[in-house]
Amino acid sequence: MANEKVAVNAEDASTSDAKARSFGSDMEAETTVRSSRSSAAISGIIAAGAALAAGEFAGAFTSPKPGPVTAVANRVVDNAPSWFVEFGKSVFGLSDKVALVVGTVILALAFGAGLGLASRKSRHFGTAGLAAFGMLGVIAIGTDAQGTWLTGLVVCSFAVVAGVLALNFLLHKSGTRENPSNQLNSSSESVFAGSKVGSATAGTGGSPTAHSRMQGRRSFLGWSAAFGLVAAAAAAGAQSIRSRSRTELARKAVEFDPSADEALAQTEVSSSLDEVASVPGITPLIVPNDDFYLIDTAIREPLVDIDTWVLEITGLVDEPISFSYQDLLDRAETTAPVTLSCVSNEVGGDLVGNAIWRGVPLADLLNEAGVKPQATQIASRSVDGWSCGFPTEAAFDGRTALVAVGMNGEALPIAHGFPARLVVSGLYGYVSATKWIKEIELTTIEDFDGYWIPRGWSKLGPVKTQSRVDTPSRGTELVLGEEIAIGGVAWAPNTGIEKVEVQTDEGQWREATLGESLGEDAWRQWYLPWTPTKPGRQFIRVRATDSDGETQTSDMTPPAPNGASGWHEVPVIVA
Ligand SMILES: Nc1nc2c(c(=O)[nH]1)N[C@H]1C(S)=C(S)[C@@H](COP(=O)(O)O)O[C@H]1N2
Ligand SMILES: [Mo]
Repeated sequence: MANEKVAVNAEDASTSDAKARSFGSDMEAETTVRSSRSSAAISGIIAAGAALAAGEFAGAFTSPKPGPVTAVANRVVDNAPSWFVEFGKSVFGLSDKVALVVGTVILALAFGAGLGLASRKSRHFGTAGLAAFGMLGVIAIGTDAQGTWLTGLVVCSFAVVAGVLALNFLLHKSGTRENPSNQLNSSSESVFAGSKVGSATAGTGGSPTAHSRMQGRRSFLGWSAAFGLVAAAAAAGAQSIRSRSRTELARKAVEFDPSADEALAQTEVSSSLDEVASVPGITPLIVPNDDFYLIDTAIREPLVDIDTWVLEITGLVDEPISFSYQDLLDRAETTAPVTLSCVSNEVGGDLVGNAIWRGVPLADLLNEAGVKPQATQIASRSVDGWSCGFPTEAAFDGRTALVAVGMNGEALPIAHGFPARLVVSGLYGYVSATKWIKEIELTTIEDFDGYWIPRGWSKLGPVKTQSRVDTPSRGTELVLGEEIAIGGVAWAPNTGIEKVEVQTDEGQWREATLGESLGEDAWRQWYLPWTPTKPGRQFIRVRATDSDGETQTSDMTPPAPNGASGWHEVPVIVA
């Protein structure tokens, strides 16, 4: 087939450009054969790459079942003679698994090149070869300890279909198998090109047909690059889906001793008995993980590999020290309810939540490293390069300050900082609550500014006492003379809430009933019954007083630079 085409093209060349005839035709024939051979090989390599990528992509959705590449590599390890495995270890050391996977991929691509070349004889070679290639994958997945025959079949069918489509398309584009209309096209183009390029290029082998062939080749290379890129993107996508599920699996495998989570269990029982907690529309005392607010600069949540992750304590310490995830889990015996809030929270906003955190007291870990007296700031950094810092006292003044690994009875969700984060009562998140933490550095106040400080936020971030009306919500229509429950939450972490007052009808402030106290670090729910007696637009206002007797200021300030202040006010319509 390819040779036929060469003959036709050589004829085109001789008719359209007399000068090229004697010299060019032989050269042309050779060039075409060579380029179609390399094109066929490239087509085959890319088709094999497309098949691998499609297989890995489909396989990623069956995680933790292995994809075709991993499964084949696993079979190699299972069946290889021990000298081969030992050899791999001695040459590649800890990267021997990577080397095995890379080797498998290279072999597959080489096989693809062979299929591409064979396809010049008949397209059936390519299809049959890719199908055989797929069968190998099915067998590898089917016989894998973690795989099944069904997933193997489905995943590898995807791979084979993608490979066959890519191969045929690219072979078609490479011109090794042009249809008559294309030939017509290319010969008329030759005539046009011949008049333009003419004799100037003839002597260098750039005859008119060579020119059109160049165009064809360029478009073939363009398509090849496009297929290669898509395959690479699919493979990278597969990798990210897999590593997400690997991290998720590692996370799910963590179990905390439920008896130690008694505090949590007890609060659940008692708060459900609590009249305040049962006010419809009130925020739960403990916010479920899936509902807990999320704030961070990460475009994609960092996926941490707990096998290699460590938390380092560095800087102004007697001895730098590091802890593995297991080290932290082994010592994570402290559970504490702490209300975490964001400095960006507007008055009445929802960037605040209360959870039961489990972890290791920060002071314990710091004491192990030995904090030097000149260390006035505790800086921390995350795996994704975020940082913050707060005064060293906060770790030692008796408040709750944890390297947390658990949230509401389970391992920290990925979005909330798995494997570990800081939780410090009474400090806004932006100065204290590093998620995906990797380093705690003891330094001085002057020597380090966390991520948000040069961006205009205050160096110190103590949480301002706040209260919020959850129900009724803004603009609710209330019925004149009909009693409702006004309810919400109030927080003054590290100090505690002593009193919540509510104002209605522009009248006296009345004290609300407080819900159960989980301790000074946690918010309190509150409620107050109210029967509207005046029609029209009415305001409900709330203010809290902390355990030091300080009442929230009525001065309204925006969140920047150190947190919003003012009383939350909710307009309602009474009719
Ligand atoms: N790594 C990292 N940790 C971070 C942040 C961040 O951007 N990156 N944001 C902080 C801020 S501003 C807040 S308010 C809290 C929010 O924690 P949450 O998302 O678990 O509610 O995380 C803190 N920890
Ligand atoms: Mo924040």
